[in-house]
Amino acid sequence: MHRQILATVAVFATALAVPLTVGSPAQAYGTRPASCNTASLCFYNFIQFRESDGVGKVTGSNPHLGVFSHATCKDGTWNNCMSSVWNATSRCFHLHNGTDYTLGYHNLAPNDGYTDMGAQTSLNNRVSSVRAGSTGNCNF
Ligand SMILES: [Ca+2]
Repeated sequence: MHRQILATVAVFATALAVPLTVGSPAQAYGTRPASCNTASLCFYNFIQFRESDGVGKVTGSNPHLGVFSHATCKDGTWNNCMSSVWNATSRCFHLHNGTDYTLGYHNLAPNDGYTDMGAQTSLNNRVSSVRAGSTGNCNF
């Protein structure tokens, strides 16, 4: 009888552990690249924080990445061109498919990144706007 109670307690403890796992921080991809040494959201036109003709950087929200020219991107701007990204700020960013913070988005917490947006998100070469929260909390 005593053994049976212990077994029941063990199962209950395992069940409790599941929500804690779900609530833990998202897996971080990569580490801060040397090219992102300021408090910016840094984005790259290739995976693994590689770029041609420069790193894209913003420090806050931007409703249309198309305002930033980038010659080697498909349409000559950062619109729909991001393939990897690092967040060196203290605020969470929402990376949106649409301009003006529309359509779907992925969260990107402070000190985290996506090294390969095609493998890790649905937004490779699709991010058109970025919205910063007021803190590192991504619920906004
Ligand atoms: Ca887009």
